[in-house]
Amino acid sequence: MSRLVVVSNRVPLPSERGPRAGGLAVALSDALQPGSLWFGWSGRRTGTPSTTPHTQQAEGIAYATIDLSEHDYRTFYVNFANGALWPLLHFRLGLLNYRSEDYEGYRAVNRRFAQALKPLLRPDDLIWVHDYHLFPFAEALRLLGVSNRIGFFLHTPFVPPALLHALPRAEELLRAMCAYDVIGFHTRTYRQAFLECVTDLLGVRADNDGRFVHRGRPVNVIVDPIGIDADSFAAGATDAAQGMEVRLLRESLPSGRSLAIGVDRLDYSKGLVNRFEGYARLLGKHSEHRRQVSFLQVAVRSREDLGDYQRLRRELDRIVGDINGRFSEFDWVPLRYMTRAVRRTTLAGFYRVARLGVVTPLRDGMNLVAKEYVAAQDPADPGVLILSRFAGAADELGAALIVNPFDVDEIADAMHAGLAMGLAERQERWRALREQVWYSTAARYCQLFLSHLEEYEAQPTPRRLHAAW
Ligand code: ADQ
Repeated sequence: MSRLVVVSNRVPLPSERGPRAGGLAVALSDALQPGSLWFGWSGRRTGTPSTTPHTQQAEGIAYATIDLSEHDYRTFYVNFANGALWPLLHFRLGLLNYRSEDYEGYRAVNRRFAQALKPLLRPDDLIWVHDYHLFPFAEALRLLGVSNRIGFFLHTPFVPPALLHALPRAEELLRAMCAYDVIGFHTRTYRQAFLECVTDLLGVRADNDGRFVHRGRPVNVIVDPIGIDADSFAAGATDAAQGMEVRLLRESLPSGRSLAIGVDRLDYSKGLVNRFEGYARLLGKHSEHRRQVSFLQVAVRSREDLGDYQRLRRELDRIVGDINGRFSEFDWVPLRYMTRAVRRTTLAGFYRVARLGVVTPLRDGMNLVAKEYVAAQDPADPGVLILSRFAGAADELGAALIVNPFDVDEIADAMHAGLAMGLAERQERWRALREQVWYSTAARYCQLFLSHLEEYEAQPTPRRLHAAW
């Protein structure tokens, strides 16, 4: 059997796992059998980074990481990946900041990653690369003569050609992506957008199965929605419901007061401003909910090196203050706002207490919080999921109350409907959601991707193509 090599920008080192331990590590746990290798950035910045990786082992899995210099960190990670690609891929052209030196830094770090990984590779390794930080990574490996099967999964949405054209060097990046053998997206819409870009910018047309040939190499473009380990998340929620934190949360909600919950990274794509305005609209329009509902928002800080994130945080602080100032009573605060991470198990218990799960991103690749909220519910008394139509999860979770997050009245109305919804409808909707969440799990996500990568016939990289790259 081939060995699996996972590559991602940030490696969740077992020695450093904090309260947010989860994300990709949980999603890939089924695929990461003993013997696998995980390669990427250590999260450290040093004066003189080396291309010889540091390695550590945990539960039979090897973790190999390299450090970045301060310059790499700024150009590759902060400025190009998170300051140009992230806003573009979330349809926010107004926030796209492109500088050619950042792009060069991004390419250089991808080359350095490739040089560091190459000596660790065996001929039949399957290499699975994750996310927008590493679009040109396979190309960099191919240039070093690596002919292994290399797959790529994008965790964000993909944009149609009209938007991609806004990114300088987009054609070059798109060509570089074609050095992957298998490329996966969460939804059909993202795959379609990618294929349209390939046609529009590179002049290559795919067949109905999403296969095309670029520079003599076949590329297979697939749809593979990510999921969670629903059984273990549900069990965690049941256990956490008996724990101290969840008991304290329940006690803070006197006499039948309902809880609404939001859980997100503090990111402009998550639609927090609109969500809070929607909530304020609910309290303004439907005064019967005052004192009867409390909103708990957990918004863990992220990417604080970028001005757009600092500005967002200040804006949210202001809005939260404004709403609480406007609506609070001496014994009721409408909006509880935390910018600290909460342990996954505790979060699971919080979801279970909440009558409303409010997931209203303006754009989101998938959004795992929506799936976690569903998995955590009590079948005898499930809550209601309010979900943005612009989250990838909306493709699968149509039984939620689907909203347009740009319309704060729609958010308010959905919250009103969710709070008023009777048990029978809540159960019926929840059963439909549950079926989906238990169908497209993390394990299925891994199996589907790896089966496509295994099926792919390794292509020799002809010498003349090296020159073209
Ligand atoms: P993220 O943008 O990070 O991920 P999301 O899928 O919602 O978004 O969350 C990932 C994980 O982080 C979830 O397990 C969640 O519980 C946890 N998390 C989020 N906020 C937290 C908080 N405040 N405290 C503690 N834990 C928190 C990217 C894409 C998504 C895509 C995922 C996976 O942007 O669209 O779903 O990758 O592909």
